[in-house]
Amino acid sequence: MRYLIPGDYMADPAAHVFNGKLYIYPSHDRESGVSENDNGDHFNMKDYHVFSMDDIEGPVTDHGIVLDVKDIPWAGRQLWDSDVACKNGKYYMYFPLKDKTDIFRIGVAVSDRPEGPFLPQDNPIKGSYSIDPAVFEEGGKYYMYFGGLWGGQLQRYRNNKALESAVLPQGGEPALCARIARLSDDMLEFAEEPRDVVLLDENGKALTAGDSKRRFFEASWIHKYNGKYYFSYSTGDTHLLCYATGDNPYGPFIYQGVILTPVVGWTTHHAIVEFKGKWYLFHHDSVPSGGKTWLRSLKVTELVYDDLGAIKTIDGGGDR
Ligand code: FUB
Repeated sequence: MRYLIPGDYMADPAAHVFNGKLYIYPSHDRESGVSENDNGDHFNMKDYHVFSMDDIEGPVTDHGIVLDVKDIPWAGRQLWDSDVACKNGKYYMYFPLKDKTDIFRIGVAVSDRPEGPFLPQDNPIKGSYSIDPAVFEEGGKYYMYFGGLWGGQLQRYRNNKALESAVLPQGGEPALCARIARLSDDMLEFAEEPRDVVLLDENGKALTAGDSKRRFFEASWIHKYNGKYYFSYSTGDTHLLCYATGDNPYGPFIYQGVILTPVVGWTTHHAIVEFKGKWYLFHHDSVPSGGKTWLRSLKVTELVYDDLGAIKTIDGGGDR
């Protein structure tokens, strides 16, 4: 495993290959002095950098600040995990940010280049909520996965409508799901109502809220390997990166196993990407900051499948 950007704190990597280069779109952690709580107020990030690499072993280029919260017209606070998609030579950055009423929405910013800078739209995506957008393209269609519990506010919604107050299902009740929505042709809005990304156990039963080592918490990612769709995510308070496989982008997905055991730090987050014939896991931990969970550092390691397409579990190095 290699730390990618030793000089600064970066987390929540999205990674994509554009024009033969590997681009990393992380959150930019900083010491803001906000104390730690279950709402994640201590993740008080205010800008994004973009990084690129010609080779996985080679130097990492920092393209500088590409979007700043002060330039986003609808901004309240907290720029969390972003992702970038390319369509017809334009690059679309999707980012979660609390609006002026402290509700997370998902915004879009546009650039002509993968390394930015990105120009934000005046308003967030209509009907968007919660955090952690991840965009997947297939056959010219683009799908956004999103959602996150606790500070990510997903428990405040059912059927895409805000509840009067948050309700977290308990015990044997079905767990809350990540959401998926196809994007409009101009990439700036949802083209449909978001749907649940249903995760099933080996018997075809939906994972329950009490199944905290397997149920979805946050940090959606999706990739395709040997014709199968791999939906991967964090289990949050049990600190695992897990995956489930399905036959199409909407799922349902059947739980398969753990990709990464707990790291040092509370959050775990990742991207999986193929680059020059090998597969890689980008993720973060809090080792360099001495365990401060809001000051995370980016890492990369090779990801290996067995002959049946199962991902070999990687040791995150945490002691939970
Ligand atoms: O970085 C803030 C939040 O922490 C992300 O949005 C989550 O996925 C978790 O990594």
